[in-house]
Amino acid sequence: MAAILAFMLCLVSAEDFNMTLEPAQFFPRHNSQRVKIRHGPFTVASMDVNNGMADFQQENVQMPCTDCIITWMQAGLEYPNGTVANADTNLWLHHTVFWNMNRTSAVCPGLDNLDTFFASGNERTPANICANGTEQAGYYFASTDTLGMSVELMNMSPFPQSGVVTMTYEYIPKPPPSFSHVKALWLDIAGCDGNSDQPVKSTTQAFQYTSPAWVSDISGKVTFIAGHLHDGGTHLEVQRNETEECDCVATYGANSAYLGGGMSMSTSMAMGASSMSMSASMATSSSMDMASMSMSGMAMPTSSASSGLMDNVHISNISTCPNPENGVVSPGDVWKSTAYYDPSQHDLMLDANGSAASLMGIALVYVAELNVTTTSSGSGAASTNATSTSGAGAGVVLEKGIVGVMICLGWIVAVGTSL
Ligand SMILES: [Cu+2]
Repeated sequence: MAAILAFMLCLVSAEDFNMTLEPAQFFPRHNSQRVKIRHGPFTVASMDVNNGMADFQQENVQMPCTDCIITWMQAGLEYPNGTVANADTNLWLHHTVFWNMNRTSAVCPGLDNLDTFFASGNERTPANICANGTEQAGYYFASTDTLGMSVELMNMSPFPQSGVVTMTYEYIPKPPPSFSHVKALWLDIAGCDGNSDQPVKSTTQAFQYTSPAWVSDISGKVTFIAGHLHDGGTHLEVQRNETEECDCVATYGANSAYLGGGMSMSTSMAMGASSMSMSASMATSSSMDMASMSMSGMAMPTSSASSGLMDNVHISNISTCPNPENGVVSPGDVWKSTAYYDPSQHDLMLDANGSAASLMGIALVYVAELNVTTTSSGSGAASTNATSTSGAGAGVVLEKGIVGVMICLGWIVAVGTSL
């Protein structure tokens, strides 16, 4: 009896810890699957180290499947115990970016520019490529593709914190030819130089940045457009041939997870006090910065500075354009994006020394290529069935499962012999 119980417990523990199944939302007729993959944990030092920011990069990132088409995906941030991390818990998903190591960027061609097919800030906008199931389109993962990812986390706590980046993918295994592949167009105010951060132009007045124009060399249908801004941003406009294709509008503090976690008088005073109390001789420049920050806090001419709080209401949502009207891409089209910021309306994010942190403005435009349809990547494809256990990610599950069962069998033998 004990052995049976132990075996049942083992089956549970043998489940993959990094990937869980969730209910699929679109295309059930095509055996759609939804999985959530956990990356990390990534540990960030306390906020007085590098403004609480830490960057991580990984290659050969776990994939949900291969020979499959991703119709929808969304990033998130959790603690290792599975609870959500956000501004209200002082741990932000500043941003995460995923790229395909096997393809180059459509907008910034060149061997050094890999195909960044997904990015997310703390607003965690889903890439709704299939436009809620109205477009048979998605980003194709071939059996030969490998992924890389980078993540920047921000810890606004005086203590180190660890976060787990989650990626939820909905996909169609072995998609039928009716599904089109999408290209991801990355329209960045910073252009193609690889660093999206831009310096703040003003801490008091509205300003804007426009990306370099991209002249299309492809034909296709736009299925989805999303934008990314930092706090202080009001909207990001995507233009095709000087005509607005999508206006991605930022909403602030729509739920309590997006309140708090900014620089405040109390945070900075506490930080200064804690580093002072550790040791007088350890009063480093960071504790001095904290002290000066609390002073600058009093002097900041922002709307909330008078309350002693700065940037405590954050972007919680940026509107998107699924299946935009007139959404076509033709060779010769000129595309660009413009990011609008207004610090008089919304506080800018601050570095630990009280200065305004750098800004971003990125649009991701997913274009279903015309006359290009999904084909199976050959008999060598990893996917041999049409369930969630297809693909490379499932290989990991399977391996872990086998290891788990083997460990468990050993344990059962041990339990059995000791009884
Ligand atoms: Cu960003």
